[in-house]
Amino acid sequence: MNSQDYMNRESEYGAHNYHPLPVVLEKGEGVYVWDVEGKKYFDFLSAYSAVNQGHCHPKIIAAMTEQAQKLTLTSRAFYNDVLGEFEEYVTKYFGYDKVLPMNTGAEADETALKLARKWAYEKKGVPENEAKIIVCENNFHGRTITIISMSTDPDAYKGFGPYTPGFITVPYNNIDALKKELKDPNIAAFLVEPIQGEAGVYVPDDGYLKKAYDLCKEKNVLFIADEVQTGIARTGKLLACDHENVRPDILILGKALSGGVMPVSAVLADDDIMLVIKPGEHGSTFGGNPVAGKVAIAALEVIKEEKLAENAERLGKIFREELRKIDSEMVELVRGKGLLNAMIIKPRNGKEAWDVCLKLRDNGLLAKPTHGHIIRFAPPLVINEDQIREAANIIKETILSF
Ligand code: IF1
Repeated sequence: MNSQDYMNRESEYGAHNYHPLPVVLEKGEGVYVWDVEGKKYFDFLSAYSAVNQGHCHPKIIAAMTEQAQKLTLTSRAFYNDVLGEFEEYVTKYFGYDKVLPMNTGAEADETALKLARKWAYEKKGVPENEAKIIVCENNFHGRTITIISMSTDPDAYKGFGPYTPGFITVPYNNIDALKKELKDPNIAAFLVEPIQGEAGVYVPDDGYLKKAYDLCKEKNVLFIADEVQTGIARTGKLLACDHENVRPDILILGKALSGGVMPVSAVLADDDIMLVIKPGEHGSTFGGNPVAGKVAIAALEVIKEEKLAENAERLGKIFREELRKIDSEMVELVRGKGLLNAMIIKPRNGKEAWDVCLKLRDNGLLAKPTHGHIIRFAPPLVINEDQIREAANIIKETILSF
């Protein structure tokens, strides 16, 4: 079978809920992936920042395979010897009292929404069923019906109504708009991505997160950071909130929490928030399973042992500097933080971001546009300086070839 055969088979038997770049991958190692024809590529998407530690990191794979031969799943009906170890490790790692383990980012976001609402009723005194949560325009927090009920992107919500009530949207990076909505006494929380990934790596002004956090504290409103994509060293700090020394009341993690080997997500908070959920009020079959626990511990150890946040900070600066040197009117803007970056493409002779990504693929680098004209560049954080310079050169040569 060749690549086309694989693509045809997926089209025949798989839902058409994606439009992937036409490349069929079969092997990943570190910053590289190989397609079924044996061609090698730089992976500059990292599965949307889930593979921060590099593809198939030996330490994470070893943790997974060792536990998988012992005990994979007990459900939470019983205790097991791994969950507590993971809970202690991850709460101390991020500095919170408690963790509620889930699987996907969306489940973690949903968990955070439930915690915020229940906390509002039990601790803030908001009347039952009156809690409201403020979110930002152009947010992305997942694909469930409640989460798309918060979305301002018709592609995410159209045709899936009726929608969950109780959400207010404000423009991102706009303190005045947030301040105005916070006057409402029934606001439970403000849910925000420290950098908006899907919106096109939209980095807010310095100080935005801190000002938003302070306003929330003034009004006894929970500040919830969705660090599913920006967390785990991606932006040059362990958490994107760390750039402003903001400690979210509720922290949402996913993706690279497992190094991309399996779905692991988590919600962290202190006791006064986390303990509003009582036994039997929330859960998940696979949430906190022993394999996930061992994988997450290994994935987080790698981040520290290999100094991946520092690496992302240093190489991100070099990467943006190199991309900004590209002398082409197709390059409208380069923006980002750490190794979460994006290039805004100005269409030229009918060629746009998608065409650039096809050419990048031919030249050995995989990336994908988001919202038509923005190309996100997010390599695994284990990339080294030679590789980042080689990749920047591939991008430069590709752009200049149009
Ligand atoms: C897709 C991008 C989209 C996320 C943030 C929660 C979740 C995500 C900040 C949900 C997931 C993924 C989903 C995937 C593509 C990718 C993505 F932003 F990363 F590019 F879609 F917007 N919070 N983002 O970014 O986590 O349930 O997926 O584990 O749906 O196409 P999940």
